[in-house]
Amino acid sequence: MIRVLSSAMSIHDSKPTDAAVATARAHANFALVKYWGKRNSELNLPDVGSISITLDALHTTTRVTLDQNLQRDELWLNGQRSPAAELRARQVLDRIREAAGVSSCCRIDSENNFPTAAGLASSASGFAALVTAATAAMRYDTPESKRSEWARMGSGSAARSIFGGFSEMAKGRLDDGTDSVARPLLDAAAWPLEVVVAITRREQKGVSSTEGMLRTAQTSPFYKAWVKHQDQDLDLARDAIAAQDFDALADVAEASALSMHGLAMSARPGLLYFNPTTLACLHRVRELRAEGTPVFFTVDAGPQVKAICMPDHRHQVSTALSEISGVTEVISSVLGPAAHLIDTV
Ligand code: 2P0
Repeated sequence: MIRVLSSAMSIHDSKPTDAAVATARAHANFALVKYWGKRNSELNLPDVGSISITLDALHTTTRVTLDQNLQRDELWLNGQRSPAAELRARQVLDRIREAAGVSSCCRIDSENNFPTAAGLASSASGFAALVTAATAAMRYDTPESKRSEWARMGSGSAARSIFGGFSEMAKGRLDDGTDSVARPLLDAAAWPLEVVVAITRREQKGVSSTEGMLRTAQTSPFYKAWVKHQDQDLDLARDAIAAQDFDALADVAEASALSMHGLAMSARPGLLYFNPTTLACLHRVRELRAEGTPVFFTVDAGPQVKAICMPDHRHQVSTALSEISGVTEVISSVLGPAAHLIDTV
C-alpha cells in the first residue's frame, strides 16, 4: 500500500530523515521529435536530440528499500522478478551508490498502471521513478539534471520523464554523457494539450527499441541523413512549443514520426511496428484534421497510436478512434507532472 503524502512534493522538499525506504512516481513520455539511434549503447547516449511530452494517466510507482541483508539488487515489476530490467537497474544503482557513498543493495518494487513494453514507454517512467526513489532512499539530494543523466543510463527516454510537460533531450557531445540530459521546455499547465492513446494490441512488441535502433544504425542506407536532419526538426518543434503554435507542432511531429518509421522500415530486415489498425487510426486522425479538428498523431516502437489534440476536442477524437475496428481500448490523458517523491520512511 502506497501512502501518498503529496503528489506535488519534489524530491528537494523531502525532510532529512534516516530514510531507507522511498517511493516515487514518474510518468510515461513519448517524443514528438523522435529519438532513434545511439552513439553509445552502453551509456544510452543518443545520436539525435528529441522533444517529448509527459502523460499524466500513464505512470510507474516505485519503492526502493535499502536492505543490508540482500546480496544483490532485486527488481520486482508488477509483482514478478524482471531479470532483463534488473541488470540495467543494478548498473544505474551502482552509479548512485558510488556518488552517495552507500553500500547496501536495494529491493525495488515497481508497478506500472499500463501495459509493459507495448510502445507506451514503460522503461521511461520506470527508470525515472527508480532514480528518484533511490536517490531519496539514499538521502542523496541531487539536481534534476543529474537524475536525468542516471535515468538515461537505464533507458534513453527515461531522461525526459524526470520532467513534466514538454521537455527536450540533448544529444550531447561528451563521451562520459554528462551533457546528454533532458531539460524542461514548458510546463504542462502553460499549454494544456491532451492525448488520446488508441491501444491496438496489448501483447509485448517483437523488436525492442534498443535492438531496433541498433539494427537501423547498422543497416539502413538512410541513417546518416536522419541524424543530419534532426536538428532542423528540433528547431521547428522548439519554436512551435514556445509560440504555442498547434499547426506547426502538428506538422513537425507527424513528419518526425513518419520519418522514424520510414527509417526503421529501411533497416535490414525492416522493422514494421504498424499493424492494420495502426494505419486505420493514422488515416482517421488525418481526416479529422482535414475537417478542422486540431489533432495530430505520433507512433512509437509499437502499434499504439497517440493522438494529440486541443482539450475541447478530446471527446471527439476519443470517440472517433474507439469506433475503429481493432482498437481495443482508448486511454485519455492530460499532460503530466515531473517525477516526484510520494513517500519517504
Ligand atoms: C521516442 N522511442 O523518442 C522514441 C520513438 C521509441 C520510438 O524513446 O534503448 O526505450 O532504452 O534508450 O528509451 C524508446 O526508447 O530506448 C523511445 P533505449 P527507449 O519516444
